[in-house]
Amino acid sequence: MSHPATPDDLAAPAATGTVLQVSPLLPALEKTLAERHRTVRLHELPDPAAYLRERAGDVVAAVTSARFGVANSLMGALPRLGAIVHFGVGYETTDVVHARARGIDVSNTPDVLNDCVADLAVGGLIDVMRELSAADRYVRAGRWGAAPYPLTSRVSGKRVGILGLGRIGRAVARRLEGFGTDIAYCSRVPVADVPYRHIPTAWELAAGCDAVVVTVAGGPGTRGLVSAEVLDALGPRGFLVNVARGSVVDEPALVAAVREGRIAGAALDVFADEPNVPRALLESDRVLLLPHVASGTHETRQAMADLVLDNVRRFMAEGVLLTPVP
Ligand code: 8YV
Repeated sequence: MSHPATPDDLAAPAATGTVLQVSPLLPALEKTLAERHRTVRLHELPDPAAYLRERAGDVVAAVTSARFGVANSLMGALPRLGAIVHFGVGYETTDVVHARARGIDVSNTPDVLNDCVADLAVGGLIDVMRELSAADRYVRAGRWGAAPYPLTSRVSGKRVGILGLGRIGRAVARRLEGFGTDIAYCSRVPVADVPYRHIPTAWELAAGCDAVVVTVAGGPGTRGLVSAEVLDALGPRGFLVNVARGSVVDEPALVAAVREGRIAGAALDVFADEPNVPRALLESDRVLLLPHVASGTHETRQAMADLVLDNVRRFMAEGVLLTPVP
C-alpha cells in the first residue's frame, strides 16, 4: 500500500539508478513505483531498442510479472542490472541460473497469494465435481422444467491428490481437511510435518485418487508432468484441477481425455498458451474454464503489489531483496 515517505525511504540509496518496468502491472502499482523511483516503462516506449542503446547503463533493477519475466537478451543488454523483481509467485519466465551467473538477484511474491489460490482451487474442485457452472447454464437455458438436472459427484470424503505440496498445496490440503477428504500428495521428496500420505509419482497419485489438484511450480522441471498416462490413471471418474501452470499438463492429452470421457472433468485456471483455450475445452460441459484469476482478488493483488514495492525499496536502499527466490 502506498504510504508517506519515512526517514528510511529518504536514506541514501545503495543502488542509484533507474527501475525498468518491463511489462504492464496494476495501475496503482505502476503509479507508486513511478512516484518512489526513477522508473521507465520499457513496453510503453515508442522505441525500446533505442532506449536500451542509449540508457541501458542507467538501469539497476527490473520489475516484471510472472507472465513476462525478463529474457536473457534483456539481462545481457543491462550491464548494471542487479535485481529482477517479479509480481507473482511464479518466476519460470526468467532464467534464474542465468541471472545469478550475471550477479542479478531475483525475487517473487510468495505466501501473500496462498489463501486466494487455494480458495479458488477448492472452489474449482467443488464446481467441477458438483457441476455448479454447468447446472447454472442448465437453469439459464430454461432446461430445468424439461428434466431434473443429472446427479453429480460427492466431494466430501473423496480421495484427493495434491501434485506439489508447497505453500499453496498445503493451503489447499488444509481446506480439504474440512471436507473429510483423504489427502495424498506427490512431491520429489516427502514433506516433513504433514499428516498426508506421500506418493512418489504423479501416476500413482492419480491412480489412487478421485481428484488431483495441481499446485506444483511451472518451468522445465514439471513440463508435461500430467501426461496422457497420468490422465488415464485418474480415469473416467476422476477430476483434475490446475491452478499452477498450463505447461504442467500435456494439454493435447487433456483435450483428448475430456473429449473422449477418459476423465470425468477438469477445473482449469491456467492454459498452455494463454489466453488461447482449445476449442474442444470451450465446447465441453465437463470443464470449468477460468482466465488465470486464482490470485485475482483486490486484497491479494494489493498484497502482491506491496511486496513488489518492498522488494524494490529494499534493493534500492540496501542492495538486497526482501523475498529472493530460493
Ligand atoms: C498472477 C500467477 O496472475 O503468481 C503467479 O505466479 O500466476 C498469478 O498470481 C500473475 O503473477 C500475473 O502475472
